[in-house]
Amino acid sequence: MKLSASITVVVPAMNEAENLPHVFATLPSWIDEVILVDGNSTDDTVAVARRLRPDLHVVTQTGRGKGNALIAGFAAAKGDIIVMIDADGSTDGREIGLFVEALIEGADFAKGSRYVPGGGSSDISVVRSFGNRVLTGLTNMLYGTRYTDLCYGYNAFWARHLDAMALDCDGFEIETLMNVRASQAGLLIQEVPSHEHCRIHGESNLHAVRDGWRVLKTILRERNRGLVAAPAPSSLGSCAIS
Ligand SMILES: Nc1nc2c(ncn2[C@@H]2O[C@H](COP(=O)(O)OP(=O)(O)O)[C@@H](O)[C@H]2O)c(=O)[nH]1
Ligand SMILES: [Mg+2]
Repeated sequence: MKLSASITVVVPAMNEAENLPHVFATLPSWIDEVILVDGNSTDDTVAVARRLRPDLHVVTQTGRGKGNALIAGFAAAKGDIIVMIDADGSTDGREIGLFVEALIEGADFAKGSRYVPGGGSSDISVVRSFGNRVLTGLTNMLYGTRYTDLCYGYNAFWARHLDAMALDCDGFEIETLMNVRASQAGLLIQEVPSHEHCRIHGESNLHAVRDGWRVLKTILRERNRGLVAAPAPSSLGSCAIS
């Protein structure tokens, strides 16, 4: 794929040494930069990652949580386009082309969804799926969006929109914050179908109740942030790319 825009992939990783060989093997050859944000891993995450990709840029996060990690990775990114994927094997790098295509064709923010035709999940539990559905519905109600999948970690956006999102959170509420702020900033949001695979090794760091509560607080708090809630005619609920 020949692109006029440069692409940075940001990968938050905490103790994912066993999964990284699989994840990095799925990354397209036309990626310009890969940033791994290490969450003070106690396994070989950084050594394995460097061995797999000698050109890797490793960022060590200063705080705690996936949100803190991603924000540090975004700040270090040099690409025009930033793609965020997980390090546990659940997000497939071979889908990056779909996200980039949506951005090149005009979207500001390409948001992965497991709930549009072509998407799906082998990883999400019934409880998490239910919680996500409720939180997605609440977000759509409060912000006038038409999202189908609020809490999903596979997204891509033009780096120039980072200032508009002004991200400032620590935990798994990061995707919610991005989705709400992207909409509030009037960005053109395009959902992209994505299939979430099972984490290969290890266990999820997410706790449904604790992190669901953080997401809920984020959704409610953002309403009082002082931004004018722009209607979001551009927030498409279905995918234009197949
Ligand atoms: N750097 C960093 N990465 C994290 C942290 N928490 C989670 N991650 C990474 O974020 C991704 C998603 O986390 P995971 O535990 O699989 O949550 P789930 O996919 O929501 O079940 C994985 O690549 C994790 O290694 C953290 O505190 N710091
Ligand atoms: Mg996971």
